[in-house]
This record gives sequence, C-alpha cells and structure tokens, in this order.
Amino acid sequence: MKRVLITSAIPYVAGVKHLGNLVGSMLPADIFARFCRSRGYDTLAICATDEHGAPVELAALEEGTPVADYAAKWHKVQKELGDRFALSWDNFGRSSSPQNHELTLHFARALWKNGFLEIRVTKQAYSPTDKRFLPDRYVIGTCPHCGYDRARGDQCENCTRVLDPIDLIKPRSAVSGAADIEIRDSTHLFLKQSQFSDRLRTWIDSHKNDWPSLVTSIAYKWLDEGLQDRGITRDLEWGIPVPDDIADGQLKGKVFYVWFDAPIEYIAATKEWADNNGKGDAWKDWWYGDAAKDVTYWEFMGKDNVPFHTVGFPVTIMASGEPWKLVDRLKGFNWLNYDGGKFSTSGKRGIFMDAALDVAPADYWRYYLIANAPEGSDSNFTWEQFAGIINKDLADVLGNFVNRVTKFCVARFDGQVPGEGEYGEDEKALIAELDRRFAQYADFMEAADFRKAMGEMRAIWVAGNEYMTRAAPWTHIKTDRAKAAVGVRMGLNLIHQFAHLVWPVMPDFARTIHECIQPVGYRGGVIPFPDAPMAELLDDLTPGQPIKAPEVLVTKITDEQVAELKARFGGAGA
Ligand code: B3M
Ligand code: ZN
Repeated sequence: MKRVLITSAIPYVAGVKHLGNLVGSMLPADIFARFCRSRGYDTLAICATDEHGAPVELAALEEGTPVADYAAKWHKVQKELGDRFALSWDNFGRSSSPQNHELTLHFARALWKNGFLEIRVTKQAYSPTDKRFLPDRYVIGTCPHCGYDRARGDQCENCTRVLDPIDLIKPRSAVSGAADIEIRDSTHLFLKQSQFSDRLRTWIDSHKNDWPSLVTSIAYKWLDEGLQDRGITRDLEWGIPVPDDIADGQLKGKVFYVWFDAPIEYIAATKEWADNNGKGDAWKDWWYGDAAKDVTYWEFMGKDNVPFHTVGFPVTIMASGEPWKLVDRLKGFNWLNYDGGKFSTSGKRGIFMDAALDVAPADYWRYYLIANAPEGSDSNFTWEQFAGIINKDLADVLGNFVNRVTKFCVARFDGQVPGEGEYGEDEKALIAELDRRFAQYADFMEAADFRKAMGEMRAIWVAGNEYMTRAAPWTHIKTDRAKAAVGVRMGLNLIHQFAHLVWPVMPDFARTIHECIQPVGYRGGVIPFPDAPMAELLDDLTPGQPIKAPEVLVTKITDEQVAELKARFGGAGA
C-alpha cells in the first residue's frame, strides 16, 4: 500500500490565522491528505502550533499572561478553528511539547558531536534594569530613516526598513521601557551551513522536475548567494533550553532559535500522535531508516517558509548523520492578497478564520480558496469574486443539479431510483467523457496541482448539468416514462459519484448529498474516490432504492450582502 506523510507549515501560535495563511499551507495539505485517504493510501497528516520565539514571548508579555498559558490558550483556539474548517489532521501538536524538547535536544547533540556547531561571540543589546539580553525586536526606538517613534530593533513597521538595534535613536526596552541599554557580548551556537552547499545543491537538482519552479528558484537563489552559517540559539526565556552537555555549559540561560526547533516538531508531532494513540514506535516508521523508505513525504507551505525547508531543516537532518527522511515533494504557494493589498495580521487587514465562518460555511471557503489557490502567481481575493464563484459553481451548477434531479425523483418517481429504460447513446457518451475527466482529475490531484484539478472537477459538474438539460426528464415524463426514468437514474448516479468526487474539498457537502442518495454502508468517515469504470459506477444504484431531496444546499450571496461584507471587512471600494 502506498504510504504518504503530509506536513503543513506550523502556524505561529499567537492569534487567529487569516485566509492567506490557510490557503498557503493548512488547507491544501488537508485536501491532499483527504484525497490520499480517499484513494486508500496509508496517510498521516501532521500539523502543530509553532509556539516559541520572540514574538510569542513578547505578545504574552504585553498581555500580562505567563507565556506557557498564553501559548496553551491560542493553541486551543487554533485547534477548534481547524476542526470547524474540517482540517482533518491526524495530530495537531505543539512545538512546546515534551516530545519536541526531547527530539530537538537529540538533533542538537548529534550536530555538536559531529562538529557542525561552533561557538561565536556576538554583540547584543542588554538591559541592566531588566537583567537580560534583549533580542533585536525587544529594543524599541525612533527610526533613523522615517522618524517613527515605535520602530523595533529588527525592522521599522512604518517604513519597513530592516534595522539593527544600534541604529535606533533613543533606544529603550520593550520589556520595561528602561532606557539603559548597553551593547554586550553574548555567546551563541552557529550551525555550519556553509559546509552543506554541495550536498544541498545535488539534492535540489534531483527535485528540479517534481518541485514547483517557485520552490527551486528560491532554493537556488539562497545557494547562489552563498550559504551563511546560522545562529541557532537566542537570548530568550521561552523556548527549548540549551543543555549543559553542549559546549560545557557556555550557553547557560539560552534557548534554541524557533526556526531550529519548529521543523523538528514535524517529527515530534508524529511522536505525539503515536504516544497519544498507544502506537509506540510507529512514528519512526514514518521518518527513520529503512522502515520509512517507502513513504512519500510531502510538505505544504507559503513561499516565505521555503528557505527554511530547502536549506535550514535539511541541513539539520544531513548534519545529524542519521537516516531521517528528507522531503520528497515540496509544494510552495505564492500570496493570496486581500482586495489588491496584503493580508496583515498586525494590521488586522483581511479575513480571519473565525470571521470567515460567520460569513459562510467552511465548504464554501474551502472550494473558493483551493480553486483560486496562489499556485503559479499571487492571487487576489475580492468579495465580488467570492460571491460570483459560490453563486455560479456551487449554487447554479452543482447545487441546482442535485436539487432538480432529487426533487423531480421525489415528485414523479415516489423518491425511488427508477429502473425502467436502458442507457442510450447520450449516456454512453457521457460515461466516456467522465472516464476521461475523472482520470485527469486524479492525475492533477496526485501532483497536488489544485487549480487544474478544480477546473476538471467543475467541468465534471458542468458535463452532468448539460446532460440533464438534454435528457430533460421533466419533458419526457408526459409522453415516455421510461425515457424520463433513464435521465433520472443517470442523474441520481451522477450525484452519488459527485459526493465521492468532492469529499476531499467539501466534506460536509459531500456527506449531505451522499446521505440523500446512498446512506447504506456509509458511516461518516472517508468517502472513497470513484476508482472504477464509470459504466459500473454510473449504474450502481439499485432500482427501487429510496432517495431524499436535500434541504437547501447552497445559499447564494446577494449583491446587498457583498456590499455589507465590503463595508464590514474593509478593503478597496468599501
Ligand atoms: N511558523 C511561519 C509561519 O507561520 C512558521 C512556519 C514554521 S514551519 C516549520 O508562516
Ligand atoms: Zn522607519
């Protein structure tokens, strides 16, 4: 059996994620995972919250909440929102878990033992009042370029220039506001990435044909510019502490850099999954040595995360000298913009996961977002386009098809699959077309080529709808009941197969229509992909079997609602 391991970039724990975050990692990973399950592959889908790092520590500080409580609170919020979006992770872990502490130390010790870590002394802001080193973004002051008086030591939010804490005019501590900032020596661990340039290049060359060019071009750019050794520790309190047995305790009080431990959490979250489910060492069979050789490992992420997954994490794995799995297929995404501008968490601009669910059911968003995923280039969200796609694809084509066939069957055939008549030329032509299209759709999905796959899915609905218009059982019923019966039988079989087809993308919708047509034998889990010849599948309902017409399937979004939504959420034209 095929084995597929899927990870999506783990979202920072602080706050609710916006739809740009969702479409760039968690949603495509989920749709792909569901598709793999629907084909019967042994599938493991892993995500987590990314809980360490200065921004999280700082946000907790600003809120006056202990950082561990802060992280736990937002992890829970994100988990619940994920569930409401039908993100079907096998585990949604936490990078602060004991498993990640343990594995991060395992990797760090291996790197130290193998001679790939080195101690360097760096200059760092220090506050005697706070009695601590201040990471760059903990130093606030006036921007030397634009005069903004709340610029952070890593970057000015106002003019976006990259800064160094020593550039700031009148620097002060973000922790206490104290102005007694000094520059002191601070010791850190550096990972000798530069030694891995050749190995990385050979590895990336081997993926030239199965990674999107977006991904390989980012990776090559980093290699071409020359790999820098990378500091993997920070002067923070929250994080995974560097143990004394590395560098004889010289790193006391420091923690590993968040980007060092975050990708290791992919492995640790798999161990969390095994631990939580009494599966012992099963996690290793997905990641390590010969047992994991037959696993295809897929990663999903936005383009800003690509360097960390084509350089940072692979170097950690290579430098460990152990046979951990490297990613096989790396699917990167461009940006989804909001009404011509950027989604912004700090600027609260755009649509966030919680607010989105107040506007429309998860399935609408899942379909809209994946059909317009920023694959080849950035894509742009507008409310008009969202409403247009829901109204046309989901209401006029798919919803309307299901409604008119089931309602007609209830009204004229007692709500039972009619058995009269034989399939003729038109049905055979439709069957041939759908054999071709379902196979094409499956090929696109196997490659995680989502926009193309959704184009094919839409074409399948359209083909069904057009067939129904030609078959017109509502006309034939007056003169030729058997002919009308053929159209209805084909229509019901189509609805049944549509449920199987759309399940990875719209699981609730699929379940609803599946239960109307063929509740028998379906227990609410995976709805398998239609993997048999259409001639069988489209004649598989038993004549006489009862069906139901669903309640309203898709509610259209009106022009007035679009205007309201634009006013509520902001953006151009609001
Ligand atoms: N948390 C960045 C992000 O949320 C980062 C991803 C980590 S993946 C190991 O986009
Ligand atoms: Zn500035």
